[in-house]
Amino acid sequence: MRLQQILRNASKFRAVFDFGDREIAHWFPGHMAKGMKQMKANLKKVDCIIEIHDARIPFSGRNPLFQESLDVRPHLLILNKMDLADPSSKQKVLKQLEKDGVENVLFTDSLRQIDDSIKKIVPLVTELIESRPRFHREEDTNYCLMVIGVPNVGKSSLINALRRTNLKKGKASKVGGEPGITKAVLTRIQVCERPPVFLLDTPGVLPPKIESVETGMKLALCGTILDHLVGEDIIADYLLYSLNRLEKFSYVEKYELGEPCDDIQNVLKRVAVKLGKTQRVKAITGVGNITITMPNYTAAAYDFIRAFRKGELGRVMLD
Ligand SMILES: Nc1nc2c(ncn2[C@@H]2O[C@H](COP(=O)(O)OP(=O)(O)OP(=O)(O)O)[C@@H](O)[C@H]2O)c(=O)[nH]1
Ligand SMILES: [Mg+2]
Repeated sequence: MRLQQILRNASKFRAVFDFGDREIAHWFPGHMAKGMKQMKANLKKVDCIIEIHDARIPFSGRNPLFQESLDVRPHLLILNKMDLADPSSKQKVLKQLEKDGVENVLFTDSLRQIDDSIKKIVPLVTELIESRPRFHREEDTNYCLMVIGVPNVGKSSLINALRRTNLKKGKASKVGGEPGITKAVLTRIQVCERPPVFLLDTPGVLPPKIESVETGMKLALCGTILDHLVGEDIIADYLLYSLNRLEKFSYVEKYELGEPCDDIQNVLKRVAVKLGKTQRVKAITGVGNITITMPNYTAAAYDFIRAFRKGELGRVMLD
């Protein structure tokens, strides 16, 4: 697309997203407090914490409770789903995290058969653990790590990737496309033989309070909150707003829109037509009842969001 056209379009886009008077308290289910309690109870068996977050939102939505309650061990931050994140932002992210005091950071793609960053995890963790006293665990020759993070960021997938990489073994932890797949702190899963490294998988835990509606919306877009709690329609609209803001216009070609557009109804109409997501509805008119074909906006919104989560609308940095 020509630069001039992009600039012309840019002036048509919303500068800010209107969240209305959305109440986000009900987006966060109650069972998360239980997960946090289980994690704390298991802490004394743990030598190192691996916190996983989504690489598309390296600063938004990391649970501050993790720092407060679980910050007593060496800590490694893994920014996963790097295959969906904009690679050009990596250095900037690292610099900012360093300023915030986060030193040990790796970017991973847990679904890749072989990922060089995943190969680095065991050596890095071993080094971190050995560089400090292990207190009451001094006599234990096994290393035990706890994997924590908000829902659906790939905690279980990372555990499976570590097993694949270090043990050449198959899946041990259940993975799913929705938040809330892992329900409880599991038993120890071995991920490496030499040194013997074990991991505890944990259920995703969202912060009890989200700093802003926008943070909540980013978390929703990345699939960490159940879609229906937030509403597919508003997630789709926030997605469109974000793609335009970041000038990621591949949706235009994918849905044959002709040019970028900031009106979600228009976009969803095109998505529905393109994918054949239409529904027949009865309409009462002056001359009697007729059946008309309408775009199925909810199905289209769902498809638009799913395409984004599969990486089909481009790699983004939402923060
Ligand atoms: N594109 C991409 N998808 C990933 C990656 N890692 C995990 N996923 C997908 O993200 C979804 C969630 O993965 P899980 O491993 O179940 O995430 P989790 O953090 O254990 O989720 P909960 O147990 O629900 O908290 C699944 O659909 C995975 O296939 C990654 O690096 N890249
Ligand atoms: Mg899980």
